[in-house]
Amino acid sequence: MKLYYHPASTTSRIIMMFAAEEAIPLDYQLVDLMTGEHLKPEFQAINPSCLVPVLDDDGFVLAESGAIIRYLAGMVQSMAYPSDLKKRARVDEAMEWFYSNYYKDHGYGLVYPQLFPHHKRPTEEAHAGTIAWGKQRAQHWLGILDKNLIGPDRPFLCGDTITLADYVGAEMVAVGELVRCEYLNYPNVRRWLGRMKALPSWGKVHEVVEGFKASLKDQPFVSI
Ligand SMILES: N[C@@H](CCC(=O)N[C@@H](CS)C(=O)NCC(=O)O)C(=O)O
Repeated sequence: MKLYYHPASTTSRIIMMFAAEEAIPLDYQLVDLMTGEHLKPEFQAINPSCLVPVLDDDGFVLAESGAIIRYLAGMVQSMAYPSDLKKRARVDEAMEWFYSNYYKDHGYGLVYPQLFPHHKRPTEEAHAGTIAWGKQRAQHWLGILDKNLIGPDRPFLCGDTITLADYVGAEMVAVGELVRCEYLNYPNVRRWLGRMKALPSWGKVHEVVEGFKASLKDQPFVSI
């Protein structure tokens, strides 16, 4: 199975972490987002949306990290995606919460506009307004994540054991560290993220993005 990916891509790292922790062998095929390789016709033929990750399982081509992680989990019958209908629905609920609510405001509102030129808004005022809005909305979601989705006692999002929702959520929260988010007002989020960072594969999967973070250390950022 081939995975088209980039190590600095949040959604690619969701799959990289899950595959590493579950020992799922993948043939990693780098798509260089930095040089625009994903915009070339060759990759557009693989994913018309020109986004990574994409899985190719012997000609079965699947985009969208949420679909890919569920497909891989099904393949290995992972405990991280329980077969019990209600338990699985809880995992899906948390995953959808991250994809539909959290990521659009935190990732696309606060983090990416501060990092990537193609996320820059057409005027300074519109740009600053986007980031201020993203920050405010992300704080709203972080409050819910801290108090309701995790809370003071729960080790993982859906209870005592890791699920697909933790892999998805941890990357979406950790990407804020690129703009120096520390989440000091969200102790349960910090504890949970610390637990995810302690997974054996975290260091290796995050090597490249840690280098990117180090290169940004002197830039001023709006953070949480
Ligand atoms: N909904 C997609 C989003 C994928 C996505 O946003 N990928 C980013 C990297 S994290 C990308 O390929 N960006 C290329 C670009 O912005 O031009 C998923 O979950 O897989």
